[in-house]
Amino acid sequence: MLFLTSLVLQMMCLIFSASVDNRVERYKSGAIRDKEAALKFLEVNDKRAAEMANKMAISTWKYQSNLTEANKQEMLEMLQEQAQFTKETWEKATSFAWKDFKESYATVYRWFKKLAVLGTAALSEEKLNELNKLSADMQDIYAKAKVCRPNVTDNAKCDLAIEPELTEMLMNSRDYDLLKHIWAGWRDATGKEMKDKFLRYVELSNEAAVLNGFEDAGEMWREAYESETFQDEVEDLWKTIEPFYKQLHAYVRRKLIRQYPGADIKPDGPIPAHLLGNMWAQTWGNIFDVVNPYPEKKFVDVTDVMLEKKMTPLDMFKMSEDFFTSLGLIEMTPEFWRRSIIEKPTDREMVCHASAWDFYDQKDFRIKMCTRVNMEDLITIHHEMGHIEYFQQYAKQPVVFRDGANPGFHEAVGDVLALSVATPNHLKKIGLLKEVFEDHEAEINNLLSMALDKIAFVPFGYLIDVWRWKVFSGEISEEELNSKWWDLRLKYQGLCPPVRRTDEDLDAASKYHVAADVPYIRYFVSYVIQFQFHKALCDAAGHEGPLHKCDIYQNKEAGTLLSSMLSLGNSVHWKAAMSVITEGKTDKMDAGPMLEYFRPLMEWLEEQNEGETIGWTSEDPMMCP
Ligand code: KAF
Ligand code: ZN
Repeated sequence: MLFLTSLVLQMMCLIFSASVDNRVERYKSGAIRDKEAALKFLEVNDKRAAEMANKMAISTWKYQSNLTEANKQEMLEMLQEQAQFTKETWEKATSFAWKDFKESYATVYRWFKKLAVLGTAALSEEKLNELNKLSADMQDIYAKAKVCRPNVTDNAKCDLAIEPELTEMLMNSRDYDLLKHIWAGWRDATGKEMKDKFLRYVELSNEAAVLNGFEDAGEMWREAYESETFQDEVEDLWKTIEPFYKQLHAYVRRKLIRQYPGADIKPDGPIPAHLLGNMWAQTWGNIFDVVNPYPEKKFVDVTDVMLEKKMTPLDMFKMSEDFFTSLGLIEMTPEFWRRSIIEKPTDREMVCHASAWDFYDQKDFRIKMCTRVNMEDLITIHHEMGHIEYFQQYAKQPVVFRDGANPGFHEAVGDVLALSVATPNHLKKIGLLKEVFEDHEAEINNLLSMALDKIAFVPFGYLIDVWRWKVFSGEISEEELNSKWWDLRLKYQGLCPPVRRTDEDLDAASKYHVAADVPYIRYFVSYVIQFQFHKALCDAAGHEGPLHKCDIYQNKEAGTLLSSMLSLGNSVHWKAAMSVITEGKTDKMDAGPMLEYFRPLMEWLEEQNEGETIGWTSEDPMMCP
């Protein structure tokens, strides 16, 4: 019986390993027994890992889509079980002389290397549970936070949630004081409430990192980029984009001074953080009406057309799927359509922040999102569906490689497609834009609208983890968490808070990813490389003319190239994946294509800003001058 089982396993192993790495096949027929044992271990373990990941995703989904104590408890127990599995795997994996495979069997070596990392499972059971509970509690505070309507004494009027109410008010209101009220209210209800938990979370995360041989948790996070020089690389990228950001900042500041004449915004100072159409001032596209250079070239807001057409969230998801399949990519599964949650439930509390889920069984993939019918959410749907497409493309890889080439790659997929979707010609094609103007003024309008989202985001995408890395390393002390946060908000984004901040506040944790323990530099990386990917796919599609006019819709060559990179998952270093999509032209992150895309706008901004102060100064980062 034992013999039979082992024979079956060996046969399965043979079939499996052939699909994983052809080179493995060669040594499997050789005589070295422990290599065979190693492969058998990987194969058997992979099945168990998929089952474990499936159970984990099911219980996390159950909790996040219905935030009850019972569901939280169930998830915490599953997290313990998962840690147990990670430890068992680690013990078995490290009993092999796996480092011997480095030269001869690169994929097997990489596979073992990933199994030989304990992560937070290195903590004692008690401490791990404490850390998991802290993370869940912080996320809970964020997801359930409510802000009162202005001038109310009645608690029943304290019902404004981040999605949809506060997001929509930030987007649409131009009332300085109302915006200030909800801006401060959100920070009181979130960051301030979780300060103690956050401090302990930092301590425990660092403890886990040290047990894994890292200096601190920041270093452990950066490991995902497999580069000794990662921090220098991102700093260099920022330096390349910074001059452009400063031009945009100066132009927007001038328009805001005109929009809010009573607010005393300084022409050489920072911009008040609550006026940019977004709770964190991370993207500014929602105030396009305030900064519109050529209003007569009526940049028709597609949101109006979407509402006119009475589009539903489901219509928006189908529209996004159509773009993926038009490239020859994989469609969403029946399970996806059956199990995704695409509208905010009214009968329970849920984590509304959009997310995409892999259930590790080849068919169950889901999105959870509180969709509103507008252009911004149409773009977010493409972003989330990009994650699902990646899941499907690498679904045949072993579990350890079912991940992005690096986290920035995962974030970039949907955004790349959305760059095509947002071109006026494409919007016209799909009936969301009534007419397309072809002159220079219309081009500037369109590019500015894109820059308000893409360029404005860059310093924000950078500074969140610059702050967390310093917090984890201890360079920022407990007493100065918030003052250092505002130093960075001033330095990189040129923003100031409209209400006095203190070190009792913890404004960084008013952002979902800080509360939910999600690293953020991935989005900075994504914003840079998505333009590299866009350029590469446009080249493959034979696009001629400026990069910002390229639409890869229905182009199978572009789809094939994208798929060839996505299907690798994390089985190779991201540099190899970068080489695949750029067809050997580069294996580095490069801000060049992003700047190329926006070049006509950069020239225009420089003209517009003549005589203007570029940059900003402020004496007191904790309060607007
Ligand atoms: C992106 C695009 C436009 C604007 C802004 C951004 C940055 C960022 C933000 O601040 O809104 N975007 C998101 O957070 C989108 C959500 C997500 O797709 O990136 C989501 C975040 C998340 C949620 C829960 C747990 C972990 C991460 N990421 C995923 O669902 C995800 C990412 C990688 C693999 C699998 C799923
Ligand atoms: Zn994402």
